Amino acid sequence: MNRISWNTLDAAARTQALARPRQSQNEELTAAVARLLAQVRADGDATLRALTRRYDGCELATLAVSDAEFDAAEAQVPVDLKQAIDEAAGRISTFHRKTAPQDIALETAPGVLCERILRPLSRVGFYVPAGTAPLPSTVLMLAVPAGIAGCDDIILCTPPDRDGRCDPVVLYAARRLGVRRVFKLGGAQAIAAMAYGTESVPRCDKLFGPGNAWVTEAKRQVAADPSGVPIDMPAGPSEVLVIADASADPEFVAADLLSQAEHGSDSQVILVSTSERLIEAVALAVDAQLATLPRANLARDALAHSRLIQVDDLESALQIANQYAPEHLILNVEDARRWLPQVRNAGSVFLGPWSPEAIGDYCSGTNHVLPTFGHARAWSGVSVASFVKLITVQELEPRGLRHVGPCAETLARTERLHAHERAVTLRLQRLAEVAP
Ligand code: HSO
Ligand code: ZN
Repeated sequence: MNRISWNTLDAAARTQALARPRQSQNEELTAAVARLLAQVRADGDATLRALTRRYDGCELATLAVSDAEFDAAEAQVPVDLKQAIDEAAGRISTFHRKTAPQDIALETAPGVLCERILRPLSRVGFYVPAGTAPLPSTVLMLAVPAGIAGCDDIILCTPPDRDGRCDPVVLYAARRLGVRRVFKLGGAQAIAAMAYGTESVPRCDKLFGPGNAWVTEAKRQVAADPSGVPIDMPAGPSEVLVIADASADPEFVAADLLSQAEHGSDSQVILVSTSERLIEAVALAVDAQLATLPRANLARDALAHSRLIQVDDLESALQIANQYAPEHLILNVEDARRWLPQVRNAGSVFLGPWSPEAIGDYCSGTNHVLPTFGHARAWSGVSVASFVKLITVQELEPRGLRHVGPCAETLARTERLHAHERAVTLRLQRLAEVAP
């Protein structure tokens, strides 16, 4: 890991120190994904089958997972894992219910009723990766808030293995949470299918979920296409920034850094600390723990571009965090809550020594689909709000129109929008005739 002493850097070097590795604007990938999207739009299922043959190495009779396959998956999942899924779903549900946006109605003037009503998205599409690390927890993080929002039409795509089977835990979690339409599709073709629709896969109104470079690029392209569909948020590699002081246990800090690093070789891992001794101890602990990880190679690649930054005080550490805008921010410092008011940009915050990111990833109740790549400056993680439209309503009584009409007339005259003015004036005149 690269050691940096913040004090010695000038402004340019500081910006450089917090720069994320450029997401290679790989023109080949962009073009290949564009071709693939066009192919799926033109030839639907036939293209999906051909691409699945090529990329997943299996021949599919039907793209949809059958009831018998759901049953077989369920039989394979051990009881303790089923219980853990239920337990996690329970807390995720509690938190997401409580934080869901609500219908609101209020009078802004006597006789002027304004409302906000919620309507669920009609059909949503989820992508759940498989490959080296299938993520059944992502099924929970998407299906629970969607269910609370009232989305009852959910499509889920997840890649099949060479035998044409999907990860059994992903299938179990999906059906447990009411997702019955699962398709054996991976990569950019899954995104194409859900964005444009094919004979088997229905077109969705919004797409959610993490994925590899192909999936991310496909989501970007369908979101940019006027006839495509919106997506949950722009994506980049997963990341954590840990702020730790001398009170932190280096073993804990190392484990937190590694739990992000093991996600993939492009993961971002940053430690900012006021204590040189802690930084040294963490570096040693990372090496020791790394040796025992099954995914050590991925983690080692991630650590190669990660940073250990020494600062003079915690104020500077928080400034760095706000500038970097991490997906996950861990404050492993004494009296961590004291620093929360200074947090401006972060996807999710973990306060104190007993709050590892891994708990938020699985089962504290918060969502783990969070803005990466600095998007935490303007975006938020997935929540019930991601699955609803907020529709506003207004209803005026005659006394309400009398009250607020003149305000609109004045503004309409200023904008020289005479039809606007007339729409109000006509009614005020009518009211004056009825009840002068
Ligand atoms: N840390 C990941 C989420 C995850 N971790 C899923 C384990 N499983 C991105 O926020
Ligand atoms: Zn994780």
